[in-house]
Amino acid sequence: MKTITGELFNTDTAYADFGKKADEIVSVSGYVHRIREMTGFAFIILRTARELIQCVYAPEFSEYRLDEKLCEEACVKITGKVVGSKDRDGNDRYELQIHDIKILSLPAETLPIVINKKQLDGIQLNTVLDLRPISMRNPKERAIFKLQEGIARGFREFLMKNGFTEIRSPKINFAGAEGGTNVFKLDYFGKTVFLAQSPQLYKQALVGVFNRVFEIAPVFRAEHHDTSRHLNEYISMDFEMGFINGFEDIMNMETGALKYIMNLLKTEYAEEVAILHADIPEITEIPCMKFMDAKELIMNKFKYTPSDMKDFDPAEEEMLGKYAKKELNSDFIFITHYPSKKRPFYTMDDPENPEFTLSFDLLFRGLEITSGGQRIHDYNEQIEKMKKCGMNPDAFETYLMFHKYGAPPHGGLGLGLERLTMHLLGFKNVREATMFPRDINRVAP
Ligand code: AMO
Repeated sequence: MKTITGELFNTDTAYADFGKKADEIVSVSGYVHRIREMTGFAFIILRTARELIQCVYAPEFSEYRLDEKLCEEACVKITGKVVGSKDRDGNDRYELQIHDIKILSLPAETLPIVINKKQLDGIQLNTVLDLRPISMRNPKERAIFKLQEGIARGFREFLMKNGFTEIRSPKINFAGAEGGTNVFKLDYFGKTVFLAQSPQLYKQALVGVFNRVFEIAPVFRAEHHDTSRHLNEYISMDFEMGFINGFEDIMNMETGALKYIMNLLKTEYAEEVAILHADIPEITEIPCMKFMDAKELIMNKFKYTPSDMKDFDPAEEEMLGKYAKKELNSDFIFITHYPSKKRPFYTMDDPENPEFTLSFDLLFRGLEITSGGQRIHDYNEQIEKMKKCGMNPDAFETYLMFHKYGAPPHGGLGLGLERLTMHLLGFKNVREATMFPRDINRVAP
């Protein structure tokens, strides 16, 4: 009887191992990224999962006969000899001297855009997004999302090293967690339910189980406006931790996570950092400023008249970003003690001045990437706050079980993965940092 062993799936030799395989015959599969025919020989650039490998074809050492059948985006397995040489800077580089090419599949049509240049030149963002499954094959486009993998991986690794448990909360919910009008309603067998705006209600409940939890998952916001920083579905990197001494513990944990992430990108994603010319910030410490002090700074230093004294508009965030960079030499700044009126029902008010809260946002190069803070843990206090916010506590009975049956002082945050990626890479539009964006005009691909 045939059995399945679950052993090694990939018999290809990784380019990283070419150094150890010089003069040996190896096989590598991938896409034909580019064919450059020269007199008497040709370069075939093979695109593997993360690399471009130069393969040299010459009839005298190949069983395969190069003809017009082999085209760009053909899937092939190339067998050949690893040949070492030096690049212009004297670094070792390797190429494959092609002995044979096995064509695994051929595209049905030629690509509608040129993807085998260093970057997608002169193609509008909308077209790039319309053609995402193939535009992402461009090395620069794909590097964005490999780097994004590194961000989420760094977040996960750091938190797991610090005693956090990974959770998966439901996305079909009985209530919106963040209030406001941007909640998607859904018909659920005749009942109205909501798509999760955040894992807030569940991550708090799970503090009562695991003390420290995190989640990296999609959340949904029915944003009615087409802006460069809002998506209708984005990846929220959340954590929540119990037994805190104050909301500064949350900011400390985030600072640690960001340091870890940036270091991981520099070390294990160096290729993508180079392809993207990513400006990875150095973080030693992150300055903090109270909300009202930030407002004063905006009015006095930048001579700007805010339209809303309870929140910042994008221009104000940019001013704070500039100030942080120029005067405090930091790409990041925490703004703390937001007005109570603008923060959700679960936020703890500052006992010293209940008009403000024990909460914060983190701005990165002038853009809000995180909201967080300390939560209310006392059952009666939470009920009162809900009533003050015009909510019916009865509708939140299951959420309130956590408070009712004992909750520690706790807090947490939500960090927008696409927004962090966007400003790390200096993009003007969050969609550039989103694999398959959902916005008011787009649900495909
Ligand atoms: P908040 O609603 O501020 O807080 O969201 C947290 C972070 O998520 C990102 N974000 C978005 N990214 C893209 N498109 C959007 N429409 C969008 N909306 C928000 C931002 C933002 O800083 N439960 C709280 C977090 C907490 O306190 O734990 C929450 O969701 O980067």
